[in-house]
Amino acid sequence: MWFLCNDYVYEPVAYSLSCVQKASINWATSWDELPTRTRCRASLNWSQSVLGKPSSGIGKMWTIILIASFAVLGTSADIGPELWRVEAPGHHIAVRALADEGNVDVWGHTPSHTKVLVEAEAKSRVARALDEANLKHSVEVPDVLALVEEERAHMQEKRRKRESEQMDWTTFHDLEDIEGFEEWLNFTSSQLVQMASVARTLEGREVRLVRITDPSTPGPKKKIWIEGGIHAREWISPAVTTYLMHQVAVSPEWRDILKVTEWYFVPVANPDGYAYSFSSPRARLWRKNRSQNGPSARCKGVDLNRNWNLKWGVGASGNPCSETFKGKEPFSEPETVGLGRAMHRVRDIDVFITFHSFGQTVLYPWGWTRDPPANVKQLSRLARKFNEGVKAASGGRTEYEIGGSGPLYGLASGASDDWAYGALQVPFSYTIELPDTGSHGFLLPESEVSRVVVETNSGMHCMIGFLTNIGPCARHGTNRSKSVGFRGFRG
Ligand code: 0X9
Ligand code: ZN
Repeated sequence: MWFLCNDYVYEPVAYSLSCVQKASINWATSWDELPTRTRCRASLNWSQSVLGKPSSGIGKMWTIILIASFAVLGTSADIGPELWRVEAPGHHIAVRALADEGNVDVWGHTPSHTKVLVEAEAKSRVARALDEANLKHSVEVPDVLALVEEERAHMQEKRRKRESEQMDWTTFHDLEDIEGFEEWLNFTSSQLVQMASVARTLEGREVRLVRITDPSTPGPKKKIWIEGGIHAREWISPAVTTYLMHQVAVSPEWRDILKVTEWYFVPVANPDGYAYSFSSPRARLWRKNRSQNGPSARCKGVDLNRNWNLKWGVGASGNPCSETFKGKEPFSEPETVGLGRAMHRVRDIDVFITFHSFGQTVLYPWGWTRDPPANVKQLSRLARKFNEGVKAASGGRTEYEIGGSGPLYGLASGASDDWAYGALQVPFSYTIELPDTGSHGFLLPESEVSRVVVETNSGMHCMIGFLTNIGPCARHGTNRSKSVGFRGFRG
């Protein structure tokens, strides 16, 4: 019997580095030939960078603008989006048409109803279309922007109280924090951790890959690829990915498994979208990347999880204004090209997991058809191990539903899980839709972050322990996550 404990004491560390040596990325046929990023950065005057941080200023400015505009216009409910409940499944032709036209953003659905976000200016149009289709609908959350504002206020409060350059899992972190943390981990665990940049986005950001392996133990090893943050607004996904990455690198609980595994983490697969979702309350629910599809600002972006080249186009939209716009061709986006190429080069990946939210489901292929994949039994068995680990850590309170993407979520092609499974022949490929089951949806309260990361880590431990025959799934501790300092590493 062993326990997954998270009660290690991490001393916040501050480093001051004096050189910058950014290797240009030159793709090679194996990881060993990849130029890894050696990161040396001049030390920062952190208090200055916090005080002068543009986003906090912008945050304040936004609050003022919002308060001022509410005073003039009434509540944010008058000008902001509403969450509606429509009494029809997500694949109903009228719901699908509204989503494809970009009139609604589907948040989730069950066999009986669909929850959709409706922008203020689309309300009457959507109501008319639903009435014409004889579909009952009601307003579930009248003021979604108020929830966003609440979250923002909470984050700002946390930020004020937090030690400078500190990573924790009790709040959501912006891209700069995440990148600073990656660099700190790379620096402090340099024996195990390497970094590379696999793509440069339209806005000039890197899509980063963090590899963790123990070079002192011989191969062959199971290769595990973890993708986070492909959908911008699903903030719990990078939180889970960074937590898992940290645990794999430093926790004694993972040590035996690490001897026989090789990990590839992409904490933020969509950095432009993620950064944008932190930029204003209005942008909080952004899903896609920030591709410029045409003149309209509202119709920017490609859904990176519809852009991979496997049965591209099925159950995805050709309309740039839709939340599920598939792009003008498969692999039209630098993020998907870079990630796909890196996965190709790493070769023989055994497990691919992409973390999303929300739904509390473990989905296996296919998304483009409802037919089951060839090794459905094995896929389902390994998914049950994940669930076992989650249940153990949560004392049975959290459970995941397991099934095929197509049957559970409706047909959607061009997703990374299908591509990994179908094009790369990764035998165990999953989308894990993290909590919750819909009460907060994408706006998961920060108070839940710690619980979710610990439970997910336990699920992963159980799953990979089973795959590698290392550890039985046992009772896991339910301790809260701890924070780490990464002074000097934030850009
Ligand atoms: O629709 C998606 O991309 C994922 N759901 S989400 O609400 N996070 O957007 C599910 C993807 C499941 N996989 C496939 N359809 N292949
Ligand atoms: Zn998603």
